[in-house]
Amino acid sequence: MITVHHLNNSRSQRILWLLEELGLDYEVKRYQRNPQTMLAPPELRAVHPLGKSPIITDGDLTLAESGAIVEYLADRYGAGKLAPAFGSAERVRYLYWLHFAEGTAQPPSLLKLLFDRIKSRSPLLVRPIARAIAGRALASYVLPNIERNLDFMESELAKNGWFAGAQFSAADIQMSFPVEAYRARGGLDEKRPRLMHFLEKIHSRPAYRRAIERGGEYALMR
Ligand SMILES: N[C@@H](CCC(=O)N[C@@H](CS)C(=O)NCC(=O)O)C(=O)O
Repeated sequence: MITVHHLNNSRSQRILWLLEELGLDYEVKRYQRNPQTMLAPPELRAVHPLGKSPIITDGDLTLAESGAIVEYLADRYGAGKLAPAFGSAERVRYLYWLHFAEGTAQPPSLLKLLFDRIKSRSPLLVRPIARAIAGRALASYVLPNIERNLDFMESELAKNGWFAGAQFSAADIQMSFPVEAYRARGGLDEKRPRLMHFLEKIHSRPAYRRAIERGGEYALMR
C-alpha cells in the first residue's frame, strides 16, 4: 500500500492528485503546519530526515522530493498513462517540466513569499529598513524572474495546450503547484490567458477534485 505523508496546504496535494488520476489505492497520513511558523511538525522528520512534504512510503521504499515521487509513481504504476513514451520528443519536454517546476519556477515564488512577509511582518522599529531591503531584492531579482518564467510558461503552453505536448501528463500535475502559487502570490492574472485556462482545466478534472477531498483544505500560503 502506498502512503502519502501529506502536509496541509502543500505540494503533497499534487501526489494525491496523481494517485487519483492513476486510480491507485493509497492511504493519506495527515500532518498540520504550525499555524505561527507554517513549518511542518517534527513528526515528519521521523519519516524522512528533512521532514518536508511530500513523502511517500511504498513497501520498503521511502521517497521524498515531489518531482522524484511523480516520476516514480508514473513510471512504476502508470502503464504509460501519464508519461510520454521513452524516445519521443514529448518525453524530453515532460522531463524538462518535471524539473522546471521545483528547480526554476518555485525559487522566486518562495522568495516572493518570504520578502513580502518581511515587508509586512517585521518588528515596527526596523520595518522601514526591512521594507527597503526586501523591496530592492524583489524589484531587482525576484519579480523580473517571475515575469520571465511566466512569459516563458505562457508561450510554451501556446504550442500544444499542455506542458509536455498535446496530451495531459504528470508534468502538468507537477507544474500545477508553481502555477497555482504564481496565481495566489501575485504575478499571474488574466494577462496570461493560457496559464489561466490551464488552471481552469486542471481544477475541473474529477481526479483533482477527489484529491482535494482526500487531502482536506487546500489554500496556498500568501
Ligand atoms: N523541493 C521539495 C520541497 C519540499 C517542501 O519544501 N515542502 C514544503 C511544503 S510545500 C514543506 O514541507 N514545508 C514545511 C517546512 O519546511 O517545514 C519538493 O518538491 O518536495
